[in-house]
Amino acid sequence: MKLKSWLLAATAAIGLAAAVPVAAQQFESRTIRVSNGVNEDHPVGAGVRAMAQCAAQRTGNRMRVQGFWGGALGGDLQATQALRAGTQEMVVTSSSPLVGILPALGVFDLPFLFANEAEADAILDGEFGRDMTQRLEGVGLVNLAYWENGFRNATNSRRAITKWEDFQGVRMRVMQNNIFLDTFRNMGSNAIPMAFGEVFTALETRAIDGQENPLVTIETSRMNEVQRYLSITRHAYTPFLVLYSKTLWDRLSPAEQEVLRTCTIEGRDAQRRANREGNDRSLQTLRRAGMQVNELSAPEATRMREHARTVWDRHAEQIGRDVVARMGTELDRLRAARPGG
Ligand code: KDG
Repeated sequence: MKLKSWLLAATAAIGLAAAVPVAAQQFESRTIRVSNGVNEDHPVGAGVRAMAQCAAQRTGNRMRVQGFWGGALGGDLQATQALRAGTQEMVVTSSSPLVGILPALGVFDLPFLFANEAEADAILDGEFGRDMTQRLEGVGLVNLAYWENGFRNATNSRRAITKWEDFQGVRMRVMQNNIFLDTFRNMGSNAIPMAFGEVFTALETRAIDGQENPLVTIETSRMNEVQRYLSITRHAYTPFLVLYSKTLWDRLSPAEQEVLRTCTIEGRDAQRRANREGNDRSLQTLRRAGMQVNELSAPEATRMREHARTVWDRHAEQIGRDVVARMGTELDRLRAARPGG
């Protein structure tokens, strides 16, 4: 009788094991928390959903990626410090608030650095981006991919910005980053550093006059409710870093690490696509919502870019002159190969 029970139990166990793909059997059951400062309807949500679906499919639903939105786990810098402490797995964060951890990241904050998304993708996904990823590992952060925050534009409640002098006296919120502070002070603004999570209320209470962000962020953060003017300046391009805690990363199996690398790239492609389609849609939505939208004329955009050049000179030392020089060389090479941009 005992033998029969044993045979039945063994048969059942083999049957169960066969039900889970062999590949999935090598994965532990785990939940990976990833946080961000924007709302879930921002294109970062599309990236996280694509990454989560990819990870679930490749691990038989054993690896679950759970998103936390609106700064629920803290702002960009706070969440990044939690990764370095090993108390949180992932964050999708702008590079700008992290320059205190890695000054070289400041190169991405230089005003008018990239001319278009194609340049940004080529730099970030190429040798330059890989070098920055290696530098991040040295401060306890595994950068799995560059996603897109995007080209930044100015909103405010006082006036349309038609030339750099129009920033004179406008209390502009900027990210907690010296290069952004300098860029807006250099144009006469009263620049105020502030975490993203505080911006809407500060605009609503008129503690500040304006802020600057990509169109999808302006729209999904409902800034049209507290801002009158939207001026298309494209004065900077901010990448998102998709960071994993190195302390926690080193505890993952090679198979788990491979799934996350592959799925974060799938998420990148979905997020960039959604961001670029979303920017066009957001502009129309913001116009319909009543914002007064203006684009800088080409001559005034050139004047603003030339006026901002002094910021490059003041921050090259802090960023690393080798980093700034290398970026310049890479961009010159790209532009020579694609004269049309
Ligand atoms: O978590 C990312 C957001 O906080 C992002 O919107 C940061 O662009 C940003 C800003 O202006 O703080």
